[in-house]
Amino acid sequence: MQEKPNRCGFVAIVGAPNAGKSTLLNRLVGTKLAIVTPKAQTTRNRILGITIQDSAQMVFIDTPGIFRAKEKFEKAMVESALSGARDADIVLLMVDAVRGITPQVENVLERLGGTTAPKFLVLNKVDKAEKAALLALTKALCDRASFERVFMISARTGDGVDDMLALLASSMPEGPWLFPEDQLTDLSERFIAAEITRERLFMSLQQELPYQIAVETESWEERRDGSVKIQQVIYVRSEVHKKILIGHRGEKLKGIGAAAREHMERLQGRKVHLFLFVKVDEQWKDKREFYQALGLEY
Ligand SMILES: Nc1nc2c(ncn2[C@@H]2O[C@H](COP(=O)(O)OP(=O)(O)OP(=O)(O)O)[C@@H](O)[C@H]2O)c(=O)[nH]1
Ligand SMILES: [Mg+2]
Repeated sequence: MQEKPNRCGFVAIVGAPNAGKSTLLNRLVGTKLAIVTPKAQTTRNRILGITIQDSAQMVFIDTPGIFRAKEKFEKAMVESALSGARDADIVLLMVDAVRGITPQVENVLERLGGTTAPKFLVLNKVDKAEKAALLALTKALCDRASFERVFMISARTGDGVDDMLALLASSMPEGPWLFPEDQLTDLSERFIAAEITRERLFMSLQQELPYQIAVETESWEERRDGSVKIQQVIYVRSEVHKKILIGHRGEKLKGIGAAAREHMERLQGRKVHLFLFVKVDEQWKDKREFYQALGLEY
């Protein structure tokens, strides 16, 4: 007879922007749920990824980076990360070991001060970090906050991730599994498709522009030949931004659309017809519906 599954818990992945949180989530789940870019503040909401190890079901919550936000929308992003940490059974605090203790990391430690869940320190990017500096970094961080465990990993190469996962599994509270065995996330296909387009936009646009853009999947039509027709709206905040995004003779947007479509086809294993529309909405960052779509507090 099969042993009864008996552990289940929530693990929040928090840290400064760009620490590698989403890269880790994708590796833990074994598929790409969260978008990843070299730019800070890529993730805007909580991304749930579920994985099973031995008798434990672990529900990982990838969160937006914690930083000193000024605008309402960015503040809501940071708040969703902090509340993710508050709701978790274990908090993984991820630090980019190449950058070390930056003012942003200091800020993260300060903001997480009131968290009651046990904290595990995760030094990431050890593939690029100076090995000799890791111990000193660990010590400096442990002087500033109390951590039950320290892991040194590379979310990119997977180095150290299995050991961490095994330990997390044995640290989960006892209890029944909360999700069906084959469920990987609670995200909708529509949302994931919108994020794929946003990832392309983040990669293709410079400076402030990626932060002024939102993507919404407007329609999703399954076709009889097995393909799918997806229409998305890209919201920008000014006509100037719209012009930059569309590019000379529409070339820029066309390139973005082609890359996003290919990515969706790989993910879904079928033909995708992707149609992108650009709308100017100066105020989208102040509109309730954009917060609701991301589960952010308005
Ligand atoms: N060398 C190296 N790069 C990594 C590693 N993990 C992540 N990165 C890179 O770091 C950058 C940021 O990764 P993300 O996973 O988007 O970081 P994040 O913490 O989710 O960032 P935000 O969502 O903006 O808060 C990307 O360019 C990743 O490829 C790692 O282990 N080693
Ligand atoms: Mg992220």
